[in-house]
Order: sequence, then structure tokens, then C-alpha cells
Amino acid sequence: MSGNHFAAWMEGVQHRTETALGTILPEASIAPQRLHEAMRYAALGGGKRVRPLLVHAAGEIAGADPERLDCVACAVELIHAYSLVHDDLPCMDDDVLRRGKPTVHVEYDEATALLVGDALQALAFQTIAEGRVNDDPAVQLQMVTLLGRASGSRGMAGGQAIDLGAVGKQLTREELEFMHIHKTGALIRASVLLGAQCGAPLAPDAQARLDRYGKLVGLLFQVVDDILDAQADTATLGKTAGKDADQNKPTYVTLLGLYEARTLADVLLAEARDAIASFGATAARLDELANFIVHRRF
Ligand code: GRG
Repeated sequence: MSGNHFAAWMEGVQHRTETALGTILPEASIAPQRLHEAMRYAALGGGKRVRPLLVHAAGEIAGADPERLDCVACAVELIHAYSLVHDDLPCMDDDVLRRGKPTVHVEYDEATALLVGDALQALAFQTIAEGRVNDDPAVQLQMVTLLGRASGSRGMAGGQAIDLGAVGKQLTREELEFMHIHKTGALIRASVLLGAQCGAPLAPDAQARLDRYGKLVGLLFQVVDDILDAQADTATLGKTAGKDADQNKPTYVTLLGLYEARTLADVLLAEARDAIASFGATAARLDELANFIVHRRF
């Protein structure tokens, strides 16, 4: 599969995600107008859409209907958008720049940013619960549960709590991995599984291989994020660069050094590709996406 094909596929998924989100999010003209405008500000017109891309790529393995995948892709992206809005608040990471524009609490105000996150999260669950994402209602219920687990205190929110408690501390490699598997990895892993669950049921061993890919790619994403935070500039990232060091946060770069962190990324990439190799051509997009995650510039 050529790089051009992959780039065109990526653009296609990014475009259809933007369109679907635009439809799902209430119009800014509907009351309460300011909240709806801020929700659209937070979720539209930016971001790489890595999680929707993973949903669509995993859906290809299970021959899933693209419209079902749009629905699930929007649900995970809405959770992701909420997490960014809350993470940027002064009580958390306290950042002023996200996706190349002022963060929601800077553009609007803190109370609005809090409500935007709350409302985006609620809309995510509404979206996956009311869309037709699987013919079997029992599977659909499992999918809602999976999204809840990945987002909550045993997943992303729990990882964020560990992150906040780790500032200024020395973590072991195991502790750092535990934090990232939850904070960033859980939603990425869920995106892969949810995409596959939109299609024909997979055999348990295939499901396990896909889950291993999701777990590895979640960790890989964070290792690369740490490298980019240390190396790239603010204009390229569209968010404040060097924040981890400024806030005295433990990262793969502070723990291992740049060279070792890069080596770890290469190892995780090879393992992730290996986990899905037996799927053959249907996993081509997942393979390319893992590669994209390692070589991205922001
Ligand atoms: C507030 C409950 C709660 C959770 C926040 C994921 C997270 C937890 C915070 C984000 C902080 C952060 C910068 C984490 C590093 C990895 C990460 C998730 C980066 C942003 O994701 P991208 O690169 O962003 O996919 P785009 O803008 O491309 O969507």
C-alpha cells in the first residue's frame, strides 16, 4: 500500500469525522448558545483524529459498515476532546494553547470549559448508545461499557489522577508505564476494540491480538508524545512545548534519555506490527497507523 494511498485514506477519515461531529454537536444557534459554541470550538477544526483513524482501521478487519464506525469514532473523539479541555484547565495542566488556538477556558472562561468537558462526555455516551453500532443490542451495551471503563477512574481519568500526583516525583519505569497505559493508552486501546466490534464477531484469539496491538500502540503514542514534547517547538505542536520539563513531570525522556526513548518506540512499533501481522491485508491500515504514530511531527 503506497504512502499516497494512506495519506488519502487518512484525509478521508479525518474529513468524515469532522462532518459527523459537526452534525452530532448541537448548533451554536441552539440555547444555551455560548455553551454549544464552546463545545464546537473544542471539538471541531483541529486535531489529528488518531482515535477515529484507529476505529476505522480496526473496523476494516471486521468488515464493519463505515457509518457505524463514524458513530463510534465520534464517541471516542468527543471523550478525547473533553479530556483535553479539562486537562488544560488551571487546576490541571494550566495551558493556554491547544490545537494551535487558545484553550477553551482562555477563549471563554473556566466555568464554561468545565461544562464543555462535561457536556462533550455526556454527548459521547449518548452517541454510542443511540446510534446503530451493532445489530445485537447486547454487543452494543458491551461497547458502551467498554467506553465507560476506558474513560473512567480505572482508565483515562484514573491515569490523569496518577499523573497529577506524580509531579516532581521520581517514578520507576513500571510506574510510568502504568500511568500512561491508563491516561493515554486506555482510550486508544478502546478505539481499536470498538472499531472491530462494529463488524462481524472476531474469534477470541483474533480479539486478543487486536487488543495487544491497541495496548502497544497506546504506549507507543505516549512515548512519542514525550519525545515530541522534549524536541519539537510550540508552533509545530500547536500546544506548549517543553511543558513536561517545566512542570518537573516524569516522562520516558527524563527516565530513559532521548536515545533510549526512541529505541523503545522502535521496539513497541515492531511488537505492535507483529501482533496484527496474521490478519494480512485487512490490517494494512492499522499497520500504517502504527507507523504514522511513530513518525508524526506533532
Ligand atoms: C482530564 C480526565 C482527564 C483526562 C485527561 C489524555 C489526557 C487525560 C490529557 C491530555 C494531556 C496530554 C497532552 C497527554 C499526552 C498525550 C495526549 C493525549 C496528547 C494529545 O492527544 P493527540 O496528540 O491530540 O491525539 P490531537 O489534538 O491531535 O487530537
